[in-house]
Amino acid sequence: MPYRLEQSLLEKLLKARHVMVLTGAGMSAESGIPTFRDAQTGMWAQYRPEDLATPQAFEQHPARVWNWYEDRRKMVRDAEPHAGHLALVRMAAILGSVRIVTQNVDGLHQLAGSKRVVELHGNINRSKCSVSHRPISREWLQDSDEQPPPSPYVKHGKARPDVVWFGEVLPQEALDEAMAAASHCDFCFSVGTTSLVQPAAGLPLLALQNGAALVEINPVGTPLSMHASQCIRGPASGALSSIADQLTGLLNA
Ligand code: BV8
Repeated sequence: MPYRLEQSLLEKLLKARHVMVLTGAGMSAESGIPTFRDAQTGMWAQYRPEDLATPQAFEQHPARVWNWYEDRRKMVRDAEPHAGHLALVRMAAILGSVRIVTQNVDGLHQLAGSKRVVELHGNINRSKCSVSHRPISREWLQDSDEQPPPSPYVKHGKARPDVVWFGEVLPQEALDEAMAAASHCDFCFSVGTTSLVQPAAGLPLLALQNGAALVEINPVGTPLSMHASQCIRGPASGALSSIADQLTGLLNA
């Protein structure tokens, strides 16, 4: 197992009462979903995601933003959870309580069987009214050939993805749950994130302030790395699978 958790941290993990796992786009990379900062391809190569994932972009170019999400939805529909997602399900069965807080909008943790997943940035598979923020059904969307479809609720309203754009506040309930998880955990993993996007990036630091052990899983370093008890420089699938195997081994020892 190339990506081993240090023995002292493994024992601490097994004894942990509450574990928080913050995941970012790198967690979905091995399911075939490009990360947020991967170079975009095709017609999207000319745009930066940060410039498309904003209310201003949707206001000025609704069809462009809508179609960018439609293309990403197709990728998500074809994506399957990988061994790392499944390892988190295995770990949750072994450990006291594991709370996954994800920045991702693809729903892969839930598809893998993880429970009580906190979606900080919404979910690309859901749509809502751009004015009232009320949910819009897939049936309504399919019945319209406009891009984006009109809102069923408000005149001049449009359908938009139910995700949090840059400059938008996060869903209060999700943020409260994430802050509570970070404040009460005694072990925190940060997996597959550049640790740049706020307020998500602050959650592992909050966990540290409460005395939690912090382990980062990322092939490359991030601003969080210097604060981590251990940095596992590897992919989410291999590292999380190794850790789940180590836990199982320790349990059966
Ligand atoms: C807000 C949904 C209040 C849309 C996304 C301080 C406090 C508060 C706000 C700010 C602040 N400073 C700046 C801000 C504003 C802004 C922000 O953080 N800007 C950044 C760029 C500096 N934050 C906001 O606007 C947030 N709103 O705080 O509201 C407010 C309001 C107005 C003004 C002020 C405050 C809202 C942020 C949410 C934006 N929406 N997603 C969509 O998906 O289309 S964020 C987007 O970036 C994705 O969710 C993504 O998950 C997220 C973070 O990126 P990463 O997950 O880190 O992904 P990335 O591609 O960057 O990196 C991938 C990583 O994986 C890399 O490290 C790579 O090495 C690694 N990797 C690759 N392969 C693997 C791997 N790791 C493991 N295994 C592998 N195989």
